[in-house]
Amino acid sequence: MIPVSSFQGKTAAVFGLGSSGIAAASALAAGGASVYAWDDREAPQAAAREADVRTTPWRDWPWDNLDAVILSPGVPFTHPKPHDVVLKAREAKVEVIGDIELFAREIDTDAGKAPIVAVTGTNGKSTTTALIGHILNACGYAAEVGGNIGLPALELDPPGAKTIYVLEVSSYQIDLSPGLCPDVSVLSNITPDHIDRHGSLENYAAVKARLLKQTAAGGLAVIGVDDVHSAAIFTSLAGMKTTPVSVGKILGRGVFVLDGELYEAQSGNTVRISDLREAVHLPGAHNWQNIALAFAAVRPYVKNARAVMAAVEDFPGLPHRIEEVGHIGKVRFVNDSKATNADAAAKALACFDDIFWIVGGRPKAGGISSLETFFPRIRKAYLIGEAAEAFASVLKDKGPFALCGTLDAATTAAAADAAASDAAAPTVLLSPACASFDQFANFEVRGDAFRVLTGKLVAAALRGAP
Ligand code: UMA
Repeated sequence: MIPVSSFQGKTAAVFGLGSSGIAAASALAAGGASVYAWDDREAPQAAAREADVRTTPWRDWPWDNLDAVILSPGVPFTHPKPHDVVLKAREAKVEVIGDIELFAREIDTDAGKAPIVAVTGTNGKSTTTALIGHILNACGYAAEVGGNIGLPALELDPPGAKTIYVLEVSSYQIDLSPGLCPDVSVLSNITPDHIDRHGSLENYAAVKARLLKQTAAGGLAVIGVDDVHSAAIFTSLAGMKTTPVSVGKILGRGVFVLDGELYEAQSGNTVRISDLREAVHLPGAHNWQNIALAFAAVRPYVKNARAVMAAVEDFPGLPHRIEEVGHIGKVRFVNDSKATNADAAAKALACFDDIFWIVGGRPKAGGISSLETFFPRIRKAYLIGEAAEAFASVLKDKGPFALCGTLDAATTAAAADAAASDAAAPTVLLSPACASFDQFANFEVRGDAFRVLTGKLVAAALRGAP
């Protein structure tokens, strides 16, 4: 834990007692602040009390004496409308910030305590964050990886001589972190997301841009320039030290990927770095972007490009994201449970031929219609959950499918069909393009269930082997 000393002797209140709220309350108390805390739901209040955090309804907080309200990222700040606690804070003229802001004030980059690399963007930010951490660790640093990726920033270890903090930051967190000035900021891409929370795509892009503009003096901004919003942000950063990154475009300066080959261009000199098809745990063009971003982000710390690429090649990948979880003979099983919408599923469908596709759950707006271009790669679809009937009507006349109901039935059927097929290297792919909440607690539980089912099939195949 990183104790928050900037509020020593002051009074702070934490609203929202999920993982980041409890971490903030504990770190504030450890730093010597007087702490008030509340959550609208009873279960998080109870969890906070278990963690020795005293709870007080927010209306009873000492508003005249509060120095700050620490708001959890999931609590509405501006849209669709600010939570009442935010309105009360404004009325009482109390600043509203997030846990990452507390972290930033503590790890003051100007004071040289430890560098901060902050990664944002719509897609790929978790993989890029984890990959940057992996490369830095492999190259002699002690990377501390946290933020939106899962571990709250204040739960990371305090800085040591070799520490580099690598944070994934969501737009929600940027909104609440005006003092986060990363040494390296990374923007992967911007496509429509979280519009309900930010009011419009323009507002969402503006929040992302803010992180890059906050890059510390002398720091580096790394930007994927393949979509119009990110490209506009890149242009707006003229005068700052930047590295543009592209997959598909040749750049005169920056890092780019062409036909699976990674290149670095600087001072009029373009150097071929490596063949990204060798990074077997990071398949697909979207992962080439993640690798190129990570490569550019670690350059201020690691001069040896070969060492960087050696680390990339042994990166194990992240669970639930195009994660290979087993093999039976020629059949590969891939867990992509994190794909909770069609855009994300498209990334996985683009990686394989001869797909036996397990899809469904609680559908999102638009369903799977946008995935039609991938249907020729799909040998058969296995439909599960609430979306099954609706997806069946999309797939009708376009390819074989089966209504399976559960993940269990779908996995068993897909495995048998893939094994019996004439495909040389078939893939049973769980890439649901749906939320999991109709049948599972979250996408991780769904992915773990698939992993267990695959394991049982593998064990049964081994027992049956001569
Ligand atoms: N709450 C209220 N009133 C409200 C809304 C929420 O009291 O009106 C309370 C909830 O009851 C709950 C708490 O606030 O107890 C929820 O807090 P939170 O959702 O902010 O969750 P944390 O557990 O603190 O997790 C947060 C991030 N969550 C969000 O941004 C929504 C986690 O990102 C992050 O991993 C964690 O901090 C550690 O830094 C998750 C996420 O879904 C993975 N992020 C979004 C995304 O990636 O798309 C942005």
